[in-house]
Amino acid sequence: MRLAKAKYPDEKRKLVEDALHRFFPEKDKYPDVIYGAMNHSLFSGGKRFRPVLNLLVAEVFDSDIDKFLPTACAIEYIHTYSLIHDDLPAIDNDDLRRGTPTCHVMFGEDIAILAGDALFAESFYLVASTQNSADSSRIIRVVNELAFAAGVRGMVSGQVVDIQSSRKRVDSETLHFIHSHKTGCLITAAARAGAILAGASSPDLDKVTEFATQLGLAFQITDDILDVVGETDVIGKRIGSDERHKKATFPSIFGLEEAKKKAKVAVDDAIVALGGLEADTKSLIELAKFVYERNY
Ligand code: GRG
Repeated sequence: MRLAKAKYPDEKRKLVEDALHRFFPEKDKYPDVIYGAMNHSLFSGGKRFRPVLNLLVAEVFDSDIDKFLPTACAIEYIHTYSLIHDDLPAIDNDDLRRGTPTCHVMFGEDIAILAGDALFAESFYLVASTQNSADSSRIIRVVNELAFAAGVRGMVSGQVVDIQSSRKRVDSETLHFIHSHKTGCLITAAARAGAILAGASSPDLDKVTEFATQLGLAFQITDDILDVVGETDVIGKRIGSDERHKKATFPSIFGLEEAKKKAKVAVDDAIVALGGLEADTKSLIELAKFVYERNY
């Protein structure tokens, strides 16, 4: 008997999509070109995985999640900023993202750099100016989480080691550092921010952290796998980019089959971590299964 495929929470994705439009800076106040570049990268698709995760975690502790949308959208701003910079000629030099030409291809490198910078700053502006439905100590903790994950303590260092490891043989410890920092930190921050805003207890926050750490690892392993076996039309970016750049990835170090097994172990571990929560975690279990099964 074939088990049903995990369903992506499209209703949460729609909630995020609509809120991104609502919170986006007003068109007439800024130079057309920067508005156009930010708009292009933010609204050309994307699963909205990190804000969806943020909302699903928040919902475990507080059913009224609309009030957390500014933070969810801020996380998507940070993610989109990292994609714009990751695609730049100086980094991965990719020309296709989310099924459309990358920001620098459309608007030039100078404007793409600035669009990334603008989205990054805008993310903190959005939290500080609009996330006013939670108590201020929780909001400061959220700012701490996001800044930690996006900067040198997280994503930036992961990207640095990723660049340095290109064309080199790396051990699994280094590969783990790259994945957990480049991708894992923001995914973990998204989950933790949801739990913090919704008032989770400290022991529950620890369980959410373990869940998200394993989920983030699985997410990057499946990203590596899709770069080998995915379809450009479906994933919206060119496959084979890691091979072209001789990147250290799970398939390049362990082979495709072993990489798939490692993704499954990480997803199973993520689900086990949820077992300690005395709440309904079905939606998070479904999301974890989606991460393993995804083809986009
Ligand atoms: C920009 C903070 C910052 C630092 C510069 C460029 C960079 C350092 C870091 C890049 C981090 C990065 C792009 C990691 C890859 C993460 C990843 C798996 C991206 C794909 O995410 P999906 O599948 O994409 O969620 P969509 O398009 O669905 O949003």
